[in-house]
Amino acid sequence: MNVLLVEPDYYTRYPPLGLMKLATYHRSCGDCVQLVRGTTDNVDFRPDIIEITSLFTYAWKPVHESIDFYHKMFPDSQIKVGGIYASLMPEHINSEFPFVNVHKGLHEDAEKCIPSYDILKTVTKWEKWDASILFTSRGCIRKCPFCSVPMIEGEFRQVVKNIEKYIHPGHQKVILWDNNFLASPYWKEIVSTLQPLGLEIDFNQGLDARLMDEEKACVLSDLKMPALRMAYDFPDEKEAIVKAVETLHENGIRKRKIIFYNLYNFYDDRKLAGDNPESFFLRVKEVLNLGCVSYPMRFEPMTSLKKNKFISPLWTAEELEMVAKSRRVIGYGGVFPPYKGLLKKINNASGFREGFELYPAKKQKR
Ligand code: B12
Ligand code: SF4
Repeated sequence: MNVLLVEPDYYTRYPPLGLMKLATYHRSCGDCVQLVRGTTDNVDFRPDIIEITSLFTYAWKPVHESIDFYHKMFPDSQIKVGGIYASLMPEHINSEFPFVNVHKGLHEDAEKCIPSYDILKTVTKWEKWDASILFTSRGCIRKCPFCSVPMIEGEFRQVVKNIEKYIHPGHQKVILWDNNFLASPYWKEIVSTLQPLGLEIDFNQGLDARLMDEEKACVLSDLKMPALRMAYDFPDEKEAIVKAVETLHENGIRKRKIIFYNLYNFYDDRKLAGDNPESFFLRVKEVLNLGCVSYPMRFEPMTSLKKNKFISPLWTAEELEMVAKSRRVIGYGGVFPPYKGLLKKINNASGFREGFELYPAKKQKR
């Protein structure tokens, strides 16, 4: 069979991992595959199946454009759509395209396949890609109310233990997309495999501060990691956050290297509660005073069809705009580092408004 793999033309910094794994799976069945990005008539064969992936729900339009384009081009081919948006909003696809076969969740046969990096060579955006991406585990032990991982992937489970073969020869960097890497009983085995390779390691989805301890901090400190990300989303996590930072610091990880995602604009409809500007300001202040970097993370609903449209009842559009602007103006690269000037401003402020109001065109002291 001929299988056309389509990555819709949405913004992304990473190549389509799901399609790379599907390519390996199809090849193992004797099928021919080709990867394309967006809509193009540069297709080498008449496909029997067209497999389209999807990412953020708010990036649904390019997915629909791809379905429409390839259906018109190859009306007899079967079309399947999978990935995040397809899993979270299957009816949104089928209401416009009833003929589409929507795949929800993981593809169990493809999941364990080693991604076919070679298929990226035919796509200009990805031809120079040089990092290995993998999920060693799926699902999560937690159920944070703002997160769709438990819904898409379910219970925590290990999918890959022996990771060596998933690291492509020649790649200098390994990106782990595990949702909660430290929850894995194999965390130590995996880190011990990675360490002697000397490659740059990115725990891209952050590490769970509540699971950090002396042994983990010590083992992690041997890795080549330009940054270590964790999350500080709710005030009751404070004790675990402080402890995690101190433990990492005692094991030689610089505090400036630690980045905390700080969720804001979250509102839980079931509990009728959420964060507000003042509670967000306090978390940012605490992170900076710990000597770490704060990365404000605006809450996006699970079925959001337009990015940055949702406004929590506990926030105003103006307050959200203040955060966005201050990230650009008083922050650095979208984050708040613990620079002296910024720390002083935040510590002297009476609250959110004063903390995030903009300086009159003055340079930050670093
Ligand atoms: C990596 C990642 C990121 C990366 C970017 C990813 C990228 N590709 O560009 C970074 C770190 C930048 C990021 C940022 C954000 N992220 Co994010 N991220 C993820 C993560 C971990 C993986 C997403 C991914 O690329 N998957 C690639 C997929 C599709 O491959 P795969 O899963 O291996 O594919 C399998 C199946 O999906 C299926 N499949 C896939 N395609 C197809 C096609 C067919 C035909 C078939 C049959 C099967 C199939 O089979 C594959 C094998 O099993 C998910 C969580 C998760 N565990 O999935 C969150 C997730 C996508 N992120 C999420 C969110 C909310 C965000 C942010 C908006 C957070 C914020 N508030 O700032 C930002 C937005 C950034 C932006 N640019 O706008 C949400 C999305 C919810 C939604 N409504 O869309 C998720 C689901 C996590 C969550 N907490 O709920 N993210
Ligand atoms: S720990 Fe992370 S992946 Fe797990 S439920 Fe919470 S936000 Fe989602």
